[in-house]
Formats: sequence, C-alpha cells, structure tokens
Amino acid sequence: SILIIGACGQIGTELTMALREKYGADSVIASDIREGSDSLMQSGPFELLDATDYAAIEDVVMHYEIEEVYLMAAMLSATAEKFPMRAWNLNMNSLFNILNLAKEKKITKVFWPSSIAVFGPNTPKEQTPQNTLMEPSTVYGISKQSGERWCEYYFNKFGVDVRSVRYPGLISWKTLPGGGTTDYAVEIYHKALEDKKYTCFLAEGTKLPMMFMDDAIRATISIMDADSDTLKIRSSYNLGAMSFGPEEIAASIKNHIPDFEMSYEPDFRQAIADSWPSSIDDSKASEDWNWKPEFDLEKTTKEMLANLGK
Ligand code: VAH
Repeated sequence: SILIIGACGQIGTELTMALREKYGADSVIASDIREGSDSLMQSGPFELLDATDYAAIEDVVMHYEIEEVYLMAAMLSATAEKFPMRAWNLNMNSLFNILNLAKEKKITKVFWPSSIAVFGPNTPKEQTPQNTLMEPSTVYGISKQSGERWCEYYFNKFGVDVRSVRYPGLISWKTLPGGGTTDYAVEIYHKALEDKKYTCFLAEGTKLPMMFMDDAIRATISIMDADSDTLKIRSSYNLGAMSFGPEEIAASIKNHIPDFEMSYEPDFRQAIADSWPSSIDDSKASEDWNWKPEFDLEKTTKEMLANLGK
C-alpha cells in the first residue's frame, strides 16, 4: 500500500485522488495532522498522523503494510519565516522519520518534494541550471536544500530509493494553498470571480517559475514510476513548466473577465520571491524520465476559471 503524509495540503489532496484513481482507494492511505475536505475524507482510508512522530508513522506503516510513502507535509516559505524553529522541526524531522523507515527496510520507496526555494539571491535567475550556486535565504529554502543533501546521502550510503522534484509555484483549484509565497497565483482567480479585483502581495514584474497542479501530479507519478536506474539525480530534479509575473496572470484573466482590476501592495513575501529564480532549466528531468509540461498560462486560466466558477 501507499501512505500519503500531509494528504490534506495543496499537493497532497490532489495526489491522494490521483493515486486512488490509479491504484484503487483502499491501497492509498491518506494521513494528516487534521482532517481534510469532505471529498478527500470520503474517498478512502484516513489516519490522523503527526509527521514528526516516528512511532506513530511506524504503527501506520505496519498496520496497513505500507511499501511507499509520499511525504507532502511541510511548513511553506511565508509561514516558515514567522516560525523558523517550528518549520525546521517539521520539515526536517518528518524527512528523517521517513528516510530512517526506509533505511530499516520497513518501506521500499519514498517521494519527497523539494522546491525552487532551494535557490538563493546569487543563483543565476534565468534558466536556472540543475547544478548551480544555492544559497537559500529563507528558512523553508534552507530546509529544502538540507533535505536534498540528506536524500542523496541516504541513497548513496543506505540504498534508500528516495525520489524528488523541485516544484515551482503551483496553481490549483481543488484546495487552497497554505502559507506559500506563490499563493497569490491561486488567490487571484478566487478574487477575480468573487470581486472582479485583486490586490497582489507581489510587485508587478515579479517573474517566477509556475506550474498547473495537473502537471505537478503527473510529474510526481512519473518520477515514482521511472526505472530506478534511469534516475541519475537523487537530490532533487529541477522541474519547470512556465514563468510569468502577476501582471501576466491579470492579463490572462482579463481575456475572460474584461473588467477585472489588479492592484499591487507588496509585503514581506516580495523579498522571498526576489530571492528565487525567474525560470528553470529542467532538461535533466526531460532526459532521465521524459518530463514534458502540458499546461501554459492560457490553459491554466481557462481551467481555474471554469472549475472555480462552477
Ligand atoms: C511556497 N508554494 O510558496 C511554495 C513553493 C516555490 C514555491 O515552495 O512556499
């Protein structure tokens, strides 16, 4: 069976649905620190689970005969700046718990998400390479960079089959994101439909690597399905789809809601966004496991407005 830790989060919710579709609901155990949406809770087995509690995770793994774990629980970039030590504790100890379960052969395969947040202010901003200077300036980015080092270490030292991608900002409609700097790209669609206006917390021209959730879920399943030998990178793969600033989403929305109005009031999250790349070179993911994105900004806007507008 498969265990998803952090199943109620922005990625976890959709990942759980996709994996239940693929493997059958009863083979996919969802877990989180709190209950999730009705559709998630009614779609298959659920366990309340603290990702930092090794013994509790071990109990669930033994009880359900779990073979694979997707560790989707983390404190994201904006919230992590407010609670650095809680973020470090959650983001790192949850990873150590899963890597150690794999080292003890209690599970056989791990997915762990990294992020473009591993890059810092002096990383090349355009077409950021897979291997480059990485001096993250956020707590979240430091935890993801450190997590990547540990994943590679456990693969090399103990043969742990852990796989990872550096997600860009993710846009989705099924679940609201929690505490990210790229959350503006989700909020804007909700506000466009509710109020026909949005005050953006990032400045015009803040170009960031972004991706529609359907692409992110497909990439996650694809790297987990890949033959182990083809994965040359065991820290985390760059993953890209599109890059744009808030003004480009606003223009794309105006094609559908002509009187939509956008205004800008940058807050503390601007400094976080400014430390990240503008676009990502994900050629290694394409070479090693045939990654190819399908959603551009126009398709994303259509999907978001159609589904939120129902
Ligand atoms: C965040 N959505 O904003 C996450 C992600 C690249 C952004 O890591 O913190």
